[in-house]
Amino acid sequence: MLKALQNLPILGNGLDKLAKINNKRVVNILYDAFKHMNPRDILILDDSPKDLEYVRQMALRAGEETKLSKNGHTVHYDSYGDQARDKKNTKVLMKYQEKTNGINSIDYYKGLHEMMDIMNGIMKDKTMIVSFYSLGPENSIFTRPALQITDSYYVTHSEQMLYRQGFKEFQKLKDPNEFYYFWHSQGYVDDKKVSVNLDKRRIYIDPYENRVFSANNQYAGNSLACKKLALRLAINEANNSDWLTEHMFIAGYSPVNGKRTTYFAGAYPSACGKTSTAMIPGSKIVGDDIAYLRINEAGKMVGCNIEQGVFGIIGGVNPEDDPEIFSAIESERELIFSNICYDEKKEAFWKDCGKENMPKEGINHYGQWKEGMTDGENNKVPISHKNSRFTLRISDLKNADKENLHNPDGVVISGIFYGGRDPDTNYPVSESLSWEHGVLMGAIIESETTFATLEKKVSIKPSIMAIGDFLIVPKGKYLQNHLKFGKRLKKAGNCPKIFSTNYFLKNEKGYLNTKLDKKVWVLWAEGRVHGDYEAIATPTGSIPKYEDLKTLFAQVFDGRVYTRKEYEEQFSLRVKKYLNKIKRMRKLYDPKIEKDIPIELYHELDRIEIQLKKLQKTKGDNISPFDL
Ligand code: OXD
Ligand code: MN
Repeated sequence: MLKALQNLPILGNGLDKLAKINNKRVVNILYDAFKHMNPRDILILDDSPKDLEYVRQMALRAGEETKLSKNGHTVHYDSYGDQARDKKNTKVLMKYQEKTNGINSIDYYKGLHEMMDIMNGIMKDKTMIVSFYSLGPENSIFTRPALQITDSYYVTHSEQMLYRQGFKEFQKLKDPNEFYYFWHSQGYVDDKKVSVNLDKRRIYIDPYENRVFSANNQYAGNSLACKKLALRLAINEANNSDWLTEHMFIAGYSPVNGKRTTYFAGAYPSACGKTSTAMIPGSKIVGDDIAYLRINEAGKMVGCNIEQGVFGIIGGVNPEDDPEIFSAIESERELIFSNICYDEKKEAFWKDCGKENMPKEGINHYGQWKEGMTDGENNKVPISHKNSRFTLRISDLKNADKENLHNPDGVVISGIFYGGRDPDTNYPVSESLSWEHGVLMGAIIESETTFATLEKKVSIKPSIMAIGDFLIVPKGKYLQNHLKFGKRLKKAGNCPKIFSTNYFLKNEKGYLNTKLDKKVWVLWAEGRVHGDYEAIATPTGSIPKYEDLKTLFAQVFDGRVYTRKEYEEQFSLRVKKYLNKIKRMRKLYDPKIEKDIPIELYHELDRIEIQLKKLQKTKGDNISPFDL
């Protein structure tokens, strides 16, 4: 079986490790990768502590990470033009008859040729690092095994923290051909150890072979295939089957002084409050980014986090706004910062970190940094990149749900949140009137663009179920799958409730809510799952009653007074704005362009529009919740 590899420069006892896996497809993939990318040698890693430690040390030795003052803390820098996801150059290799509106694709063979050209010899003089992961807990129906090939120790180190080790999983694959695999190379790096050939940065996804090629990049959203690249493959798989792959956190919430825990999954576009919703004080966090959802034998929706770590945005993390994350980041543990600033004492700083001793100079995502300096395009260089991040293990968080983190059965999910960054239309929280309406709530998320992608201008964009950036199946197919899933849950009598949230409503003075208010919305939804609160039904969803929120605000924030005025401004039905949103959504889901959108969703749009117009005639463009 290993014959093809016997004469290759495999380091140490790598061949023995591969013998334990005994998988022909793995052997063929490694052989091809070696022949094509031409590395100096090959490092095969298993799940042993020794191998994990070796990678940590090599990331430092190779200069891809630098040690900071706190034990276990390191910092990694991506190239100045490679500090967010590259949407433009991330493409799906598609056979021509399947080209689909809205999916950034390239002809299968043209793309493959381009990629193979770019990756030809790309690992010259480097080590090809091979590691194995399990996306999802071991021995679970959720699990997808993944094989990563890369020449970056930072990528390997990050994946070792963010994903469950999968060497053992590979030893017992039921179907030896069933796994994802990834080729990644950072390409040529300069003396700062950052990728240089950004013009040749490409990320091509091949759903036919369940593989991804990624070259000339280091930013984790482009390079760590187990994250957003495997997400795309899993979306494709789920949508050709009967489960869901979602850009969702999973967390459990308990009422103030209550004992029960109710699990929710939530989809928010990047940098729109997903991690902080998962981690509101008192929550039990299972995952903050990617969930697989299935229906179990009891007919209940169950979800698992396919990751075991957090790659979170660090800007604005401070003791007041994100106490749980801040305390984890500030204590000694294995942790990788990216694109933050450090001073001469090797202390880490980032925008709005709440520290008093903010430096005026240091090393940051630009290189040597001084306050007030500008980059080559005359943009002021802030202390840290807007998309600077931290990587840590969920088990290191005080509020990790230790019991369920690796539960092979997942957790039963009773509610779903959909949220976006919407300055002027949607309520802070509302409950869908049905599963179909809930699916529509997700399908019509619109959000101001943020900094997790390389786009420069801020604009409001649709972000279907916050997964639009990653969808590699047609929207219609994806939405049909959600409806089918809901039908099965309804039939079993276990349909979770769906809620829409919006933390970003503004008036001319600024945001209408503080960052911490989301805890009240979440606890209201938690109570609704158990029938604790009544709600006011409106065409766009059911909203909380003032008295319930007043009580919740007082309970959650030690007697904070929530005024009728605040409630009225936040929960007014913005009829005109919503009607405009419907117009935009009709364009987005124009049946001439988008085929196979489920008719249930058009029916929901029609219903909302008719009901809103009727209300508009008698009550005007903006209706107080006290008049609903
Ligand atoms: C992420 C993203 O990094 O969605 O999670 O961009
Ligand atoms: Mn994400």
